[in-house]
Amino acid sequence: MPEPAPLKLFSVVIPAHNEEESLPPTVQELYAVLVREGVPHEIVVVDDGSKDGTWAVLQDLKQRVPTLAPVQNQGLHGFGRAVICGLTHMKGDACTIMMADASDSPDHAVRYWRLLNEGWDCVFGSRFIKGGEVIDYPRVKLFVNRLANFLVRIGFNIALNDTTNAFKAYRRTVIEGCRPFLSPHFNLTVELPLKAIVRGYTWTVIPISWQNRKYGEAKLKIKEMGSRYFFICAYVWLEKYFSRGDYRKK
Ligand SMILES: Nc1nc2c(ncn2[C@@H]2O[C@H](COP(=O)(O)OP(=O)(O)O)[C@@H](O)[C@H]2O)c(=O)[nH]1
Ligand SMILES: [Mg+2]
Repeated sequence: MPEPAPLKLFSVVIPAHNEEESLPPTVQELYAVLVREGVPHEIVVVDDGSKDGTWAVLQDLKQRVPTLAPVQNQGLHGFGRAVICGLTHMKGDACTIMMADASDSPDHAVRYWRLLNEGWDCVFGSRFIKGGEVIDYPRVKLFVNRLANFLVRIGFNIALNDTTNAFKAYRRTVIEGCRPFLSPHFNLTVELPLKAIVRGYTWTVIPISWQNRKYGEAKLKIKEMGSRYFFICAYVWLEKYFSRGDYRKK
């Protein structure tokens, strides 16, 4: 690859719905690691219609974390809409999407940043390759996860076995090139990487870890989401095989 121009700012986008307990440790640890590693960054936490003290907690955190840029999603709510709101507000030329419940590791975000700077358009993580791990992953969810990722891998003929995890990193050019986004809910987690791959952006994979939340409750409901995941996979699959490359990276 030719030597790429260095990136200027890494936007970490975090959707948050009723996360008053998890946000302070998540944001403070992330900030400490990014500062320690010299990563120029902003932390865009999107409060998506929280009913608890999430917004007040973010205002308070701003005093201690100067790179924190909280926004409120004033429009319709949902995980995907909140992430899209964050991606629209971000100032960076690259971004990563992380969870508010500290399930993703800040050290891996740093590795994403370094690899983007080597010239990759996207950097994906996998919890299911050598060096990756999941801690305290609910069993039924794990089974459904492995099955869904297997089907995606076969259907799209790609060497990625953790498409469904949101924690991935992209150059801004990829985000702009994948619009418009159609997923209002957790299905955005597959729309982003699948579209990026189908549209011809370059990508690489590193092993990552994931741990279950300490506070609050997990909100991904597999039954509700199944048909939405299917919808978005079918849509991107049709684009891959029938759009004659009309939406590919220019
Ligand atoms: N904006 C938004 N974010 C959500 C919603 N539900 C969950 N999240 C966020 O999505 C992330 C992952 O949610 P979580 O409940 O831990 O899901 P799970 O661990 O995958 O079951 C966290 O940052 C949550 O705050 C929602 O309805 N709207
Ligand atoms: Mg979680």
